[in-house]
Amino acid sequence: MTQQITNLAEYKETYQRSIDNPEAFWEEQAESFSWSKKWDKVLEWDFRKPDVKWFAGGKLNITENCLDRHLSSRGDQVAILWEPNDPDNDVQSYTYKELHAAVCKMANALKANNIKKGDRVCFYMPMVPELAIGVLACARIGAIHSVVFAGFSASALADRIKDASCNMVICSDYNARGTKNIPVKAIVDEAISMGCDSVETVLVHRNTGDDVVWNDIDKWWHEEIYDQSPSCPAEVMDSEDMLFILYTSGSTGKPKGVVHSCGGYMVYTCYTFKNVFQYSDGDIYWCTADIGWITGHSYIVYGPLLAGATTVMFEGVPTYPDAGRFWEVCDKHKINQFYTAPTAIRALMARGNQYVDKYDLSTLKVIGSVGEPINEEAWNWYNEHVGKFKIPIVDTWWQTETGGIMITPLPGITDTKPCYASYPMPGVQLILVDSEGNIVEGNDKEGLLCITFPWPSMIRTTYGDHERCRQTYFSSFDNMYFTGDGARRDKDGRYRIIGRVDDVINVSGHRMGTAEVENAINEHENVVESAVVGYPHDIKGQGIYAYVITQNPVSDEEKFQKEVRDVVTKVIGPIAKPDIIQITSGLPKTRSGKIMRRILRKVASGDVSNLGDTSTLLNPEIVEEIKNGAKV
Ligand code: 7RM
Repeated sequence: MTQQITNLAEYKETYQRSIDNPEAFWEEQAESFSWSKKWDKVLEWDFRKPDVKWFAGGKLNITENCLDRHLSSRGDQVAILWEPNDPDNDVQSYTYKELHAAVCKMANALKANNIKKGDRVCFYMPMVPELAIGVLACARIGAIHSVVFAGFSASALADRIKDASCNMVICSDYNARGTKNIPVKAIVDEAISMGCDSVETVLVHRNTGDDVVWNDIDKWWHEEIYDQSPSCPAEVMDSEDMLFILYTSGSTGKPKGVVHSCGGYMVYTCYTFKNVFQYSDGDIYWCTADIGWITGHSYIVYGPLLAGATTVMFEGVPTYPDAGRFWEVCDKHKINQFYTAPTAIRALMARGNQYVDKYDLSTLKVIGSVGEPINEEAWNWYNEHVGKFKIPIVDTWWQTETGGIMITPLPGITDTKPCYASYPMPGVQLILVDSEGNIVEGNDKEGLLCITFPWPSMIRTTYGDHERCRQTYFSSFDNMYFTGDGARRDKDGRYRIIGRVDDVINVSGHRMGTAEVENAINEHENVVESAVVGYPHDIKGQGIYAYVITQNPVSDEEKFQKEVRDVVTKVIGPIAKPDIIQITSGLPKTRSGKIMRRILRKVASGDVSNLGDTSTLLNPEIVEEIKNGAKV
């Protein structure tokens, strides 16, 4: 099996070995999986193109490794344990045998509906077991899944369907979230009507059973799988064949489809899952993320199933029926490893300790955090009220593009420190550079976080536009992957992630491009131009502050603000709604016409004391107006 590090000396030795000879290290890890043909070469790479191949020439199917491989040893063990939105409804569970059969049935249903290797299948679904089953069914037959978070709007969904020319969309009828019942199928219908011509079939999973409008291309999931055989040969995939596309935001207006491939992603997600969570047989592991994000792909579905774990999937929200739900579920299912986001921790912390203190959390061994920097107050609360000062917190730093956890403490093995993601995983070679690309040497220093050597689950391309991948990640600094994050290395070599240094904001752990939000705001008929920046927000980490120039004077500001928020909800989704909207007659611009966001960020954070040199602006007089109109 995949190596599991057990003590500090072993971490240090393993890390050193992984750096001295990465190929030998990863080859050793890869040996423990089922391959139908061994690789010819462990690694070929050129960051300048970029062109990276792991386990080149190797043949495998990731679902054989997630499912078939476990049948003889743990066929009757629970693979997926599903907790419904409504605590009074029944829990569902799938053993490895049952999951294998369900995935095969669905894989056969996909084939019967003309889905072949290389086709793209879009998922727009709530957190139900069928989402995991559908994703694995695609992987079974070599179809490429593209999961779109079900909180995105119809137009955002349509953009993603069109970008990947998806052949099929799979959705549910409705999404039960807290007290809401969201009409998922109706949103898909609206998206399809926006010119998604590549879609031949919409497959609908009956979830709540409420009425839906039915179209010619629609088919019911339960009818399509009904007669299908519970066995389906796994398509033989090349190690570098595409496994999935996942859209993520960058500093431009258009989200990009991050592409991951089969072999390297498999090896890395399994390795990191086992080590970061110190998973042992019989443990019950719960990650609260949504499968619509990379965390759900790597650490609800693939990593845990590859490791033969029991992985919990939760349909609901942390505050329903009340702010104790997470802890109630931990108690109910005797959770051993719990992995969530700082924004959830902060929101629950704000509701009061009575919600957490009444539950028995004594089964927990490791608690984790991901998605954004966790501030000291939230870290301390998590440590005290959830960990009871007894168990380690793993603050894990990684990205959609990295595919798996890159910087993290190893629980019980390396030390932990609030705000610090701490140490690189074996195989991860970090570097800090300054804005000119000079290497920042030594400790107790800050810089831009880059990675100098390939790791198995790294991004391979951006779907349909390889140049964009090169430009975004591999062109800022020669022969390095640039993360877009700034970081500090403390005196002992631990890393603290400070945050994005590009025009990306992180709202409740959701990555968003400021340009994307601006484009959406600009769709309002009275908006001429806008500029969006992040500002510190107690619960969300960052909030969205929008400066807006209007064509005509606004008489009813409250109405205008609502309209702007509605437009953004329609174009992207509610997660991108600006928290604060300030109307202004202009934006601070440099002589070359670039918005000076530094000034806007300072004003938005409530700090107008030292705005730096504004004399080089084209319109320095605007700064006074913006300061006076600040809404903080
Ligand atoms: C897994 C995920 C990636 C961005 C990344 C960072 C921020 C993520 C942490 C963090 C500080 C962390 N993928 N980020 N984890 N910042 N500490 N532990 O979140 O593609 O959606 O976002 O999130 O800025 O670049 S993501």
